[in-house]
Amino acid sequence: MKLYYAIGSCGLAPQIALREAEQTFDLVKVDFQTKTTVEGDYFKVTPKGFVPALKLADGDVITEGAVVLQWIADNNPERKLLPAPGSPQRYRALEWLNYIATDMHKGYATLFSPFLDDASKARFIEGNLSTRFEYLDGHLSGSDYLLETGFSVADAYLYNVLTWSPRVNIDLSPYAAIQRFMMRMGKRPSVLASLEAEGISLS
Ligand SMILES: N[C@@H](CCC(=O)N[C@@H](CS)C(=O)NCC(=O)O)C(=O)O
Repeated sequence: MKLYYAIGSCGLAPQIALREAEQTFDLVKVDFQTKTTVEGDYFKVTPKGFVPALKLADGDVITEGAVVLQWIADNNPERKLLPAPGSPQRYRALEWLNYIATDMHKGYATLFSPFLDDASKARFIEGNLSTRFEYLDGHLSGSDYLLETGFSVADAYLYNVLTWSPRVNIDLSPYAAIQRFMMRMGKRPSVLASLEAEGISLS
């Protein structure tokens, strides 16, 4: 199994999930500028050219971070990385995965855009993302993880996105529960190993 990633990207969450699942995998780094890897043309792995992509032992490739996370959870059910398919809690988990993929991940993606100026980005943080932070902070003030059932791959995805905050001038210091969540996640061995594998230091 191979996980295609780029340093500091949204490939971190599936890497954390694979480690939580104790899956054996190889990391393959993608160069965004050239869309190549050590294997060659990345578009041959996925015509979208985006990470993450998970290549399975049979050669099948799964893309879209929120779906890759579900694949990892569903193929390692004993690790309980998501509630069982069809259960009421599963739909809570899917709500979170979708919320993080759309409101959070793509919200942050806007801030990495070279087509917007700094003033527009600051207004977007204040007018758009701040309401998301308030919602998340309120939710996390009552629980250690997003789901009441405990750690899930949704937490890995949320952590992944929130680590980008300093890079896009988002100040999370007003959000105490979010900060506690980040500290809690930052202590998980799967997270520490994933950051080390990417050569990232967040302190
Ligand atoms: N819809 C995709 C989006 C993934 C995505 O935005 N990946 C970014 C990195 S976080 C990427 O590969 N960017 C490539 C580029 O900008 O050239 C998903 O949810 O997995």
